[in-house]
Amino acid sequence: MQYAKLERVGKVAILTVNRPQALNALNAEVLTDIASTLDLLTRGDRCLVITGAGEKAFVAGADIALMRNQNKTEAMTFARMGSDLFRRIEQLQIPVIAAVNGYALGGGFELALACDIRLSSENAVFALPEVTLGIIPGFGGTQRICRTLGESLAKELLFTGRKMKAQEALSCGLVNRVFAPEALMSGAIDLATDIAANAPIAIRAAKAAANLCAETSLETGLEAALHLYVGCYETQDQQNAMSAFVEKRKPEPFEDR
Ligand code: DAK
Repeated sequence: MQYAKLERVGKVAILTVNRPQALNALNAEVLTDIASTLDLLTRGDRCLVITGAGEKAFVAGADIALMRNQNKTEAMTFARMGSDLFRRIEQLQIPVIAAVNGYALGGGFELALACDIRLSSENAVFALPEVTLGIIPGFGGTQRICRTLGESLAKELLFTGRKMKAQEALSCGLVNRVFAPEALMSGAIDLATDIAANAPIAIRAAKAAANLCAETSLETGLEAALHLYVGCYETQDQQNAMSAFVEKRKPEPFEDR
């Protein structure tokens, strides 16, 4: 795959968007390669980290040179392609951490918003500059940013296209932690490794339950969460871990059973 690569550190998979000469801008080939890379994930991959190649950018947006000449039909095809991919990332059964290593603009910000957790380097810059280009975010970012940041700040970013630096992103809860550039990937891998050590059935249920929070009514979410909770019972991992606690010993490693 030319535009995306997959590496593994233990049970952590790392997907790097790999078009550094264009600051990892997203065109159809890049989106296709990201999708094909997701196809390579296996049951042994317990957490995914997404980052961008090079030192300047996570993803500097959708490819403006490509979009410039699109008609409405082509714009719909491209927007659908990116939207479906980002929805797939959001709905992956394993947690996804965005390690934002520089510019996360337009479609790059939208990609980060489709991830479960965002970490960034000190040089990260977030913006949705689409309105300065005569369009709006096309990959679902208008919906996710309001859910992530609340309507008022989200609308300010959507309407102005202004750039938000890492410290502001930290203070408004867009990112969980900010690292020196050289420490970002090890920080992301450490967090992913901590997550990967937990019971996979419970992690899947926790992600599904947490995602319901943005997607359904409280009543429906509470009911669905009950079933996700019960689904963790009578599993080997639940029984082993609870027995280990009661018997004051370390649990066996979780086996996803
Ligand atoms: N698209 C295409 N090429 C890009 C790019 C982009 N978004 N961003 C950077 N590049 C390319 C540059 O053209 C340059 O290529 P060469 O000239 O070397 O061939 C190379 O990357 C390096 O960039 P710069 O030379 O500009 O580097 P600087 O350090 O000077 O500046 C920058 C970095 C990130 C500030 C600057 O490159 C920049 O402003 N880039 C554009 C950022 C941007 O506006 N991004 C948002 C794009 S809009 C939809 C689907 C999707 C979307 C909307 C609708 N539908 C189909 C409905 C999403 C829209 C967007 O993402």
